[in-house]
Amino acid sequence: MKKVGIIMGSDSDLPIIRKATGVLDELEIPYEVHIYSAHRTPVEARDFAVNARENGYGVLIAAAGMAAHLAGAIAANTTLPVIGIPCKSSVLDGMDALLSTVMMPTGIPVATVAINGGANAALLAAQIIAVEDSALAEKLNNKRANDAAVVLEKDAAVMNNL
Ligand code: RP5
Repeated sequence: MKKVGIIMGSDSDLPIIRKATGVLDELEIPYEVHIYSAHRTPVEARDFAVNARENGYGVLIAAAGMAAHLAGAIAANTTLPVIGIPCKSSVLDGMDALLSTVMMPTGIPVATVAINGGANAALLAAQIIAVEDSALAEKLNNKRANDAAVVLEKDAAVMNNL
């Protein structure tokens, strides 16, 4: 199975990354995590993206806050699918990172999830890998069924708590 590459702009983004790695662990998808910044370590970020395909990655997740150019900078240097996570890490509550991540120019797409959306980034990465992996697709189906069962249990209980 192809690996998921997770890149974050700073170790201060780790709580959001943990949401992604939790989902990947649950689905038994291999991944690697790195700290590369579009601004502070641009050479390393570029090199990672340029070599990602030959290094066994199938999809990349890039998380950054503030003027969040990381996902776009990674996407500029690979044709692997790139999922951007805008992180809430400033006085602008993540709106700065959301717009910086989502408003990509034509030709260099980034699939942007919600602000701090680490779990959905991992699920989308899993769905991309599952296009060619029926066993993983089955795990994703089972996860959705389990998640739905949890909601239905809450539905059954809600009137008793009011
Ligand atoms: C971004 O700036 C990082 O992704 C982080 O979300 C934000 C703040 O970084 P630190 O100053 O906490 O290292 O590049």
